[in-house]
Amino acid sequence: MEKLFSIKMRSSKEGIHISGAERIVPEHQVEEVVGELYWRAREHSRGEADFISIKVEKLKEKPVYLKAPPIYELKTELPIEEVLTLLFRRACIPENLGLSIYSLILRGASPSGRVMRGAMIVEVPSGRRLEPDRERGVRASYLDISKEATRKLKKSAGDRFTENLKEALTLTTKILNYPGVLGELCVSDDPDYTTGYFSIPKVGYFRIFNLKPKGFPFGGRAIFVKEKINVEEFIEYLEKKPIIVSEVVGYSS
Ligand code: PML
Ligand code: MG
Ligand code: MG
Ligand code: MG
Repeated sequence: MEKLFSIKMRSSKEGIHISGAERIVPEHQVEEVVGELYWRAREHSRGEADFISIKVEKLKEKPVYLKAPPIYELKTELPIEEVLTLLFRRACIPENLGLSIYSLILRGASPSGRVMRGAMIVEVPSGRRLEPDRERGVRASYLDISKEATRKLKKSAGDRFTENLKEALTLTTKILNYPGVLGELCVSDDPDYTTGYFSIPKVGYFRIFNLKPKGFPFGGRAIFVKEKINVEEFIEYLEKKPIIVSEVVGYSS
């Protein structure tokens, strides 16, 4: 089999993060994808980057191929807290804990009141925060979605497809696939991207429009886990284990 490479890009302007993306591709696509990520960094809507880092690295282990959860678009007149309450219950997360984490994300969850670059890890039911670095959080890495799965996702999501959806689905598929994870809540930190989600292993990715007000600069991710999860191993999995989403189930609206 052809060798696989991880390619990671991050860009910033005057020290402030603008964009980031990563891929896992066979050797013959490396050059092309490096170019794509370069242009993605250059043309980002948040502004022109003055720093772009692109890292190319041969994978040391074979990726795990995973199936994404089904996507359900939630259309409801209910207040957002009520929608979340129903989802938290489905995931066996006490609603008070879930809702307090949601409001923490909206306030800027790091100790200094900024957006965390990575996710917080929240133990259920204690609410204890397990991520070692509360300022940064934990970032899942070494992930991608296959061309075939992307094609299927685009086809089933139709005009509801966005690049953010694709990347979020890939990321949460990795997160949900670790034993002991109960769910993940994500509010975009992009001021104009108001769609977020709550995902539950073996149940689905519940896509929620207007999870925050338009123009709102805060956002973040919380991974809810069972007590007694081995945090070091979980973080090692999130940060290092390569995964590729090779199957998507579909999009229901
Ligand atoms: C979606 O379902 O449209 C993705 C929601 C999360 C986006 C997170 C981000 O890219 O900031
Ligand atoms: Mg998922
Ligand atoms: Mg972001
Ligand atoms: Mg984003």
